[in-house]
Amino acid sequence: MSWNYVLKFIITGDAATGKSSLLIRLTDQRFLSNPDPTLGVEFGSKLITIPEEDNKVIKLQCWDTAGTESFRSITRSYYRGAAGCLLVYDVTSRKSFNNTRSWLADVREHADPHLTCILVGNKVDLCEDDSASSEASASPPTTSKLTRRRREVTTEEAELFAKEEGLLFIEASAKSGHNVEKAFEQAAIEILGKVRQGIFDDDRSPGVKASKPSNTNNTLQLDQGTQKSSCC
Ligand SMILES: Nc1nc2c(ncn2[C@@H]2O[C@H](COP(=O)(O)OP(=O)(O)OP(=O)(O)O)[C@@H](O)[C@H]2O)c(=O)[nH]1
Ligand SMILES: [Mg+2]
Repeated sequence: MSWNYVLKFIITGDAATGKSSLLIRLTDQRFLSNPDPTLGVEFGSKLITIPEEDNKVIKLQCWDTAGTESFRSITRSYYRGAAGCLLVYDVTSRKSFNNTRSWLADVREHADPHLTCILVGNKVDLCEDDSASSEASASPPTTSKLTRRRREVTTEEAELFAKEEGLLFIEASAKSGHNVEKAFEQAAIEILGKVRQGIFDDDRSPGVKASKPSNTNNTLQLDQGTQKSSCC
């Protein structure tokens, strides 16, 4: 299948917040209750179509990084050149939310200054009072009493933090699938806006690549346009 743009993403945040689970949900539509912790980095790729962008097909290339402190220097090296970042915390863990400041500082120090970052509050399925968690859910509508946990970070607080820091914001659940693709989609829409404004381009931004020749009308037109502008 052909694509219009390849966008490089990183997924970062504390250990056990569900970074790998979000990626597995995106790429395989699966959820593992006991995944192995990430050692260093893992990679996943997925094509998504964005209706708000004339149904452009985007190839998401995602580097899922380990949240464990001992891997931090290795994972930082993957930040460079990324166009997008999912900064993940667990809505039932205040500590993981507090630590997003430090992850964000790291991202800002090592990644492209124009990178689009979306703050993702994961595991909303664990909060029984969260109406969003039952929406579009592949899991049973009510969370069992054994697994239910208290929300430690309100939507309003996270929203405010995101606004202050210039981040996009969404709450999601890798378990139910709620808002997982939407998180990547929202970030991709903002990145495409930056491409239009000339903030990201093929030459300067390794995290954004326009399509090469392909067999669809859409991408052929785009390629012809690109060729024309480069030779005239
Ligand atoms: N209930 C619930 N559990 C989740 C969700 N996402 C992840 N988990 C669980 O949280 C635990 C940690 O998930 P991982 O995806 O391995 O977390 P991670 O952020 O990749 O962790 P590191 O690789 O160590 O940095 C696992 O037991 C998952 O099953 C979610 O949306 N809801
Ligand atoms: Mg992981």
